[in-house]
Amino acid sequence: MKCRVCRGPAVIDVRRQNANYCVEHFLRMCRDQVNKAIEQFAMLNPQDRALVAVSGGKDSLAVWDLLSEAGYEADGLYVGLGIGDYSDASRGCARRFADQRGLELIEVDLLEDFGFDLPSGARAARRVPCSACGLTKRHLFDKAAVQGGYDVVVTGHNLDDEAAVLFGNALRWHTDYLARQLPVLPERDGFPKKVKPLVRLGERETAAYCVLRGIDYIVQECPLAAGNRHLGYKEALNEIEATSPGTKFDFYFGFLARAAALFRPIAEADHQNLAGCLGCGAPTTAELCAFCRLTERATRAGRGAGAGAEVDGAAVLSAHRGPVADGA
Ligand code: Q46
Ligand code: ZN
Ligand code: ZN
Repeated sequence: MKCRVCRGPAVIDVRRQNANYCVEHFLRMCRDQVNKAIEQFAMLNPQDRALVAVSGGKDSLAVWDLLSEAGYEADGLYVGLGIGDYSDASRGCARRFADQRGLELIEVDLLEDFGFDLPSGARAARRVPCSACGLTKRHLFDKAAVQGGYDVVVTGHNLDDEAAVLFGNALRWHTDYLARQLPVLPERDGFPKKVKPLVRLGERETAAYCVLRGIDYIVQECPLAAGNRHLGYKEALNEIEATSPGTKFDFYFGFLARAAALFRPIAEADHQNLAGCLGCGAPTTAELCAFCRLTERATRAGRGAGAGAEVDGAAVLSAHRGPVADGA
């Protein structure tokens, strides 16, 4: 197996490109793909202050590394969800990464700062954990970005993630989600700009990037992910990709080029009914945003069960009043 660029010994094959790479040229390919995504979709300007949503996993640490190496001013934001050992280990990876490189890591802790952890909050709100988790992270990333004066929120979604989400949304024709499934969402109505610079890289490549760069990331899967539909969609696409390399790329980039614009009017209509959340000020279509409703239910349930008895739901809401944003 020879490197496509230098003909030296290759360490990895990238089947959708029909190419093999040595270490140096694989890392260069990853950087090139990220730069290409940034340019193609106007994700970042050189002077932008970026806030990277860091989970301690391969994708978020890879994108933080790639942006920092490319000279962008990029701070990290870690949200402690209180998912037992998994959260402890992922926080450790995020902290070590930041410490070793002298990067700024902002931390928010759901239990300490809002009075509940994700598993109990999801139970109390009768939500699937990943749904409560998604809305919580979106809310807290948006809020930190707006309050910290960042120009853009960066997430580590890769090609496999985006293709799987697109697959799931198309299977059920969730046109409202399809309208927002873009590699860049512009800043508007109190929401910060959001970008996904890894959309041109697959998750096997982001894992290899971390290994070759010596980045210690959390390999363990979140224990709440089991049974999550998203994983099933990924597996289904992996099977197709195995016999037809490049399918995921064509599916996702074909959607962006030929179909995404058709759903734009739906996203526009969603924005017309936004007003400030009565609890925290975040833009929302309801009186209370989804995160404030979750906090209210979770802390009410916690008080009833004796846990978190010192937390008052109303106090939590008013303590977090301010110009924040929620993706829900
Ligand atoms: S952390 Fe949260 Fe993931 Fe765990 S609960 Fe689901 S969404 S699986 S990226
Ligand atoms: Zn080479
Ligand atoms: Zn709110």
